[in-house]
Amino acid sequence: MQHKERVFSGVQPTGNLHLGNYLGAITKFVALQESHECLYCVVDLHAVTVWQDPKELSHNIREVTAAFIASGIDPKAHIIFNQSQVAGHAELSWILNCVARMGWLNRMTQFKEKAGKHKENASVGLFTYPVLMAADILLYHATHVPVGEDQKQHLELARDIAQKFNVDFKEAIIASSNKEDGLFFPQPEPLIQGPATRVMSFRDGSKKMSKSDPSDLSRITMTDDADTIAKKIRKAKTDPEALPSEEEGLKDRPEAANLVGIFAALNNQSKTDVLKEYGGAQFSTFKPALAELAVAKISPIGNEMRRLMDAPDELDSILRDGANRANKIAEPILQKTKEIVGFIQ
Ligand code: AQP
Repeated sequence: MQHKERVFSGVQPTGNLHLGNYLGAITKFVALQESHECLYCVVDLHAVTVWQDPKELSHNIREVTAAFIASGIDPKAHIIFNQSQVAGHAELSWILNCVARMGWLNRMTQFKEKAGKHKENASVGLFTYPVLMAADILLYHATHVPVGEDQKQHLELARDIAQKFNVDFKEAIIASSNKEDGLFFPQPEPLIQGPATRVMSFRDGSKKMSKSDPSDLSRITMTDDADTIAKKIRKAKTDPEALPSEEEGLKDRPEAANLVGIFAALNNQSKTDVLKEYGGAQFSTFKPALAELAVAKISPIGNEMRRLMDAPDELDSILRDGANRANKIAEPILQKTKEIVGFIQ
């Protein structure tokens, strides 16, 4: 089947794959398979921008691969692969490093958060992380990128980089491709939709749920068993009020808004619909209902991930096959990019 529009997105193999990754990204990946040609990447080159234990990294690459498949991504109809097996990501990233401006990268909030007070000690890779992300997307001329809210700024940067390349090399683009509009790289559209684009920590409603939070109670991981999922929801921080009947009432109640958003996303509903049913209910009623729903949706995926992880050779062969197919799409685009820049091949 030929799809006109191409989707690219990635997940870092940095361990503790969590409900935020699932609701903000992976569920969208699954849905887009119906309408688009999809490439889903385990972005291991991004992962090593902060130190990764080599043994754990291999395990985590397979775990994200297993999560993709267990969640319903079809590796035959679409492409699942890991970034380091397609050399074009690193090659295009270098060219785009020479297009992106220091001033643009200096404004990236994720770098500021991750580097914290020790900016001088952060890796150079962490600083240029968003350029590699732009290369990931542009290498395939992807048109749509499903991501969580936290990646919005990086997507805007990818659009700026694409535009600057098109402007800087306009004449060469027209000369090499007869494209009168001079547009070589398309402007990728972020897809950030639904009630759970920013899932928050269960310990602190002002912080996003994250892999690196030292508290395991802050997140539900995809491999948590049913009892652990239920326990984490039971212990999630909330306020003493009952749930409001309308979404407006969730303003200034970040923990309540978070749990309602999670319920809505897991049940394919809007927050308004959830509040129609649970408005006026106490958390002592709502939390068990959410726990039951979360266990029903997440546990089967965790079980399937464990089953897939028992056959690492099969996962590795899926990744190799995906990388071969991804490379077939990437190679002509990379060659054309080099020609436009003026490299001799
Ligand atoms: N809390 C979240 N809510 C909704 N979406 C989220 N995403 C991440 N956290 C949330 C989305 O998941 C996809 C993969 O992101 P990533 O691999 O960069 O994961 P991360 O959890 O942000 O991982 P880090 O950076 O290794 O860890 P932390 O957060 O601990 O610093 C993306 O589409 C992302 O938007």
